[in-house]
Amino acid sequence: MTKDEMYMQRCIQLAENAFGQTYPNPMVGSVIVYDDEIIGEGYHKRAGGPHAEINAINSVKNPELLRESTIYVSLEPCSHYGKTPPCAEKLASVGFRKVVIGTLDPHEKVNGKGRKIIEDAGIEVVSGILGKECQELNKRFFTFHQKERPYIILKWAQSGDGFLDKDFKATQIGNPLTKQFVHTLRSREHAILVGTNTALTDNPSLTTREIVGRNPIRILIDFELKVPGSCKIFDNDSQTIVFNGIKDADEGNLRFIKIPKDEMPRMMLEKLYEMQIQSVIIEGGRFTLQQFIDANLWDEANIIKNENLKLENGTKAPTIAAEIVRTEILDDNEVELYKNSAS
Ligand code: AOF
Ligand code: ZN
Repeated sequence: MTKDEMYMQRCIQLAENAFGQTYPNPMVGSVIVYDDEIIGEGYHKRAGGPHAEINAINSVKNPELLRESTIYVSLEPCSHYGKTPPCAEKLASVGFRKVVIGTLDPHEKVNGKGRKIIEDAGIEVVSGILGKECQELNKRFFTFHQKERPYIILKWAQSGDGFLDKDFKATQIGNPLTKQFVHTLRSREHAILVGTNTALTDNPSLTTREIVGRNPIRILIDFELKVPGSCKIFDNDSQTIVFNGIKDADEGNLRFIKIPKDEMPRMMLEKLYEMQIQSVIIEGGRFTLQQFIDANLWDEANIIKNENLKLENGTKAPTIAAEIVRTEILDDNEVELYKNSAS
């Protein structure tokens, strides 16, 4: 690892302190280095609050050193007036010796303009240091702005012989480690989605009750409005959106949005984009998961497998064409993580 990469790694680590707190903004971290020593650090804590670079600048005890320092920031300094003034102008006026950027900001108002402001002020700018890692840090924010849809995560559990079914869920997700894992996955995403059959047969509450964490917005696809109001998904504990073929209605925590069935899933994703939903985890069932796989509209898949469990019949689990990037062992279950580089 080079020194630049090492300081950028620290920026990423700082940024992650605010996981889940910055929406709709990205997580950003910044460090200021003078003579090979970190003299200031900061990160973006919440939308509306100061950006990472400003917090880093304000943390420096001796501001006279700034002109001779290098500032590292995991995302390109902004060039626009949002809730706060542009960081790129601030960096230019301080007059750093050098600015090191992790990755450009995909936000249409920034995207290279921040870097240009700093370069035009005669300051050396280096960008793309740990660029991939900096994008991964904000994968939801990047996908949302670049693809104009939420980041899509698929999740399902399957037996050793490749079946998905109700019995399997009852036996498998019963493993406490897997249950916690699933709730952690849910708490990290903005929304969670299931189809009609899953809502009817499993009656899930789709909350994160096993861990301390935020409940995602619940999304149900139910074209004929078959799922009764007595189901847990309608318990009013968190917000629920029902995509359906019958009505548009706004009932406080419950919203119905009518879309044509043959426009799925594309039009639903357009609506989620309009609603500024940056990520969604899709938890089944087979038909719903397959719809997103067939349309190549997914970014990662978490597949929980139990090799010892054989079901011999039931619903065949979906298959995806992608490489495993990570395997995690959770007692008798294995979680395989896949990433879709071709979406
Ligand atoms: C930075 N540093 O720490 C962050 C940035 O409404 P505002 O003023 O907070 O601006 C939000 C936008 O600024 C956000 O969409 C993203 O493009 C950028 N976020 N930029 O220079 C930061 N959080
Ligand atoms: Zn900024």
